[in-house]
Amino acid sequence: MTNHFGDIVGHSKAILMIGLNTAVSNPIGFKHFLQAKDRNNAKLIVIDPVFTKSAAKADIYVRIRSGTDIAFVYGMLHLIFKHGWEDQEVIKNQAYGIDAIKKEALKYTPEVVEDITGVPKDLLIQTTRVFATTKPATLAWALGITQHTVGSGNTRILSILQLVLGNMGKKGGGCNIVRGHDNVQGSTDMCCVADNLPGYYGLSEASWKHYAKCWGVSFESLQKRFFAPEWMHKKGFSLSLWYEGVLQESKTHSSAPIKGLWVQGNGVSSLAHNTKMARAIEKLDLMVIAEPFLNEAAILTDRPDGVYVLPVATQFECEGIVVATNRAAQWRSQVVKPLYEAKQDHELMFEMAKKFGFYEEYTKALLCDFDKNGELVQVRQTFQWPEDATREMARSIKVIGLGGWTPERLKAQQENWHMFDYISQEGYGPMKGQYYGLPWPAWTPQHPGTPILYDISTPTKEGGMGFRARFGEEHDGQSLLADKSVTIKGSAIKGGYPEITKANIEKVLGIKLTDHEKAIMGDNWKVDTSGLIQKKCDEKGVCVYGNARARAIVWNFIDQIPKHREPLHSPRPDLVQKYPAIKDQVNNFRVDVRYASEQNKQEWAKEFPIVIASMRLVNLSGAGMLERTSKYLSHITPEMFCHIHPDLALNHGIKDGEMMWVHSPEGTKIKVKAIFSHSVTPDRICMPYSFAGVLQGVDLSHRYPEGTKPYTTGESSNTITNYGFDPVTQIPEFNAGLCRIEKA
Ligand SMILES: Nc1nc2c(c(=O)[nH]1)N[C@H]1C(S)=C(S)[C@@H](COP(=O)(O)OP(=O)(O)OC[C@H]3O[C@@H](n4cnc5c(=O)[nH]c(N)nc54)[C@H](O)[C@@H]3O)O[C@H]1N2
Ligand SMILES: Nc1nc2c(c(=O)[nH]1)N[C@H]1C(S)=C(S)[C@@H](COP(=O)(O)OP(=O)(O)OC[C@H]3O[C@@H](n4cnc5c(=O)[nH]c(N)nc54)[C@H](O)[C@@H]3O)O[C@H]1N2
Ligand SMILES: [Mo]
Repeated sequence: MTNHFGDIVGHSKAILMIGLNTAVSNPIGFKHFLQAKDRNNAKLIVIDPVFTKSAAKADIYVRIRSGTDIAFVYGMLHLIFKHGWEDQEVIKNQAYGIDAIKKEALKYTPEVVEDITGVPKDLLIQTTRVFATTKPATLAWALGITQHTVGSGNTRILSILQLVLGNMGKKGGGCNIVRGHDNVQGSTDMCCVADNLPGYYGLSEASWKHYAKCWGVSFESLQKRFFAPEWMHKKGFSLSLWYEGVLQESKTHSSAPIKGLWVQGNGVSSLAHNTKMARAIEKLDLMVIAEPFLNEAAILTDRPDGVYVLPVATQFECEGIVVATNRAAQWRSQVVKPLYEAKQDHELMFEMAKKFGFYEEYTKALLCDFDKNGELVQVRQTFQWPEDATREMARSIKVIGLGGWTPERLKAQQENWHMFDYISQEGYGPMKGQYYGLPWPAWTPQHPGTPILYDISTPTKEGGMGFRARFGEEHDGQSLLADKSVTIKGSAIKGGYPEITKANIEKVLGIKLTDHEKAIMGDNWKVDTSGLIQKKCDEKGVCVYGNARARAIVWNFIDQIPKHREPLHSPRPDLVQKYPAIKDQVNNFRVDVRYASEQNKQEWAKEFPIVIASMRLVNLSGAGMLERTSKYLSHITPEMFCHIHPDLALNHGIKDGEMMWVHSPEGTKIKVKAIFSHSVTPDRICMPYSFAGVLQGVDLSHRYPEGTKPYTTGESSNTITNYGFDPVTQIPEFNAGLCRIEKA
């Protein structure tokens, strides 16, 4: 989130929800949207292929065809440029490449958009008028946007929409991506992914060297852990296609088949293609599941050996920080000591490190701190968990500015929860000068945190900043820095400037460094463990990451500007010709991934005419194992089901409450209960994915070890998720794809 829930309550006059159902997935968050309606008379617009509980509260509901959001937003931009509703100052002074967007938008007339998206043109016009002429307006999205083969394009076009309307960096505006489960923002920030080091450091040599320094180990020792040096700079297998590393049914680009799988905190049936995973699990030498519950990955196989389940403590038995959807940290205390033989997640990792003989290196930084020259030195004999881990993160992670997240400050905030303003998040009394949760960037232990990103009307030391200068100073002969008229409040530098490096600091800040300062300073602000760059910038009111233009053109992506492309399995073959998928990708996270060839393999819609959408249930979360072990939560949805329109059901002779088969183009199928619902139209069905324990009609109850079977089991909708992955993130296409149904 660029802004936060309190800000929406306080300031938003229009809220556009696209591809999320916060009423169910984040009811407390949704309460803030409803409060904005009450307090500010905010208009709530919901764009969703399904009439959701959020849609039921909307002033305007737009029923869109799945996977066509880019076309819809270009349609909005078409009208915005036509009527002059854009913010010309922002486009001229703080953006790069909007001309290319304008050109593309010209193609998306209301008629064209109606044909692609199924949204009547008058509704597009009404929606655009309300959203573009009401200021400030906020934009919220989640998985209906990201879970597509065009997921990253979707997120880009939405950010561009807010940029063009001048809603970025403003109270009540911004792009508010409502994050998922508990601490998902924290795990994102720690980059539990295959293509980044913690804190969004890439896989370059400079990043690895930074961490070698932060961890007090040599770069060479890290390099030696890889099969060959070059592998440390390559993306790993992604979570979505890990099984290809085992099965190698698609061409893979790795040194060997994967032999072991360590599952710690992922439900597995929450991933697409359960039957492939089941086959991969059979082939592994070893699978370890480290979990408070029995993870249903264990049920996907009946192999008698090579599967270990280790008991892990729940969050109530742990202590440390978690990060909320608005980048805010919260300290959490242990409620009870771990029960029985359960270990906390980190204890398990420590035990692993001991067995593999690198415990000393693994925990070394917990005993250390940077001295005043930025060198790592040992400062204590034993470490304290989790405080010293928090300190390690705070001093290492500069990219998102975690320098202010000291355990002392976060614990003091925990004790003073009542001393923060609900709307502005500002602290009172002992908390004065801090925002609640010190939302990142909180550059230093004195910094208050940043409640709203990219706000140039606030001094940097109070949480202000421009756009990041991440992509050089110019491209195609045009400056990528903000115009000279764009000065961050209180900055000694007028207009835009690049990110601060050792090479440019004297020139940009107009200062002279001493020889000693030059000797200890890191190459740039991201790796400067001496903290000098930060200090010098603070003295001048300058933001270390520069003051740049937001770029609408990403020259290193396949689609330099977002492009509408039909889902791989599209119900509109006629549109596939005009808006085809990208070329097949070679070595995308180590796997060859199909796009155009899958789309063109056959006219999928002939055999599979019905679109699939995913939904969440308020009583179950993720793969659902955790809640299905609760009798009371299970009782609310005692079995897996599918929402289906009565007309569609009638065509297939299916009655309300009867069982039906859903078949996928992958050749897989699930047997689920039909529940008549008017939330869907006859061309689409909607299903939750939080069940497991039944696979393609076969009950796997006998596979649960005694006493571990949850109160409810059922088919996972991910058994029939269609093939398809976003080329940048490799998120599966959970929210498009086709199926065929029949009476069971
Ligand atoms: N079809 C479809 N599939 C989807 C989605 C969709 O919309 N549609 N959404 C996707 C999204 S966004 C997500 S985030 C995933 C979520 O899916 P998962 O990542 O599978 O999330 P959960 O099922 O909530 O949690 C996984 C496991 O973690 C265990 N666990 C809980 N606390 C702890 C702990 O402290 N330590 C350890 N080690 N384990 C713990 C739980 O018991 C649970 O079994 O699903 C994805 N899959
Ligand atoms: N109770 C409960 N709460 C949860 C979770 C849970 O499992 N249970 N999961 C948590 C997690 S991990 C996450 S990531 C969040 C997810 O939060 P949300 O994204 O709000 O959850 P979903 O229900 O998946 O909502 C996605 C919506 O997008 C719509 N949609 C599908 N395709 C398209 C499309 O092409 N375009 C548009 N515009 N919309 C589309 C779907 O119909 C659906 O209503 O929820 C979190 N909160
Ligand atoms: Mo999620």
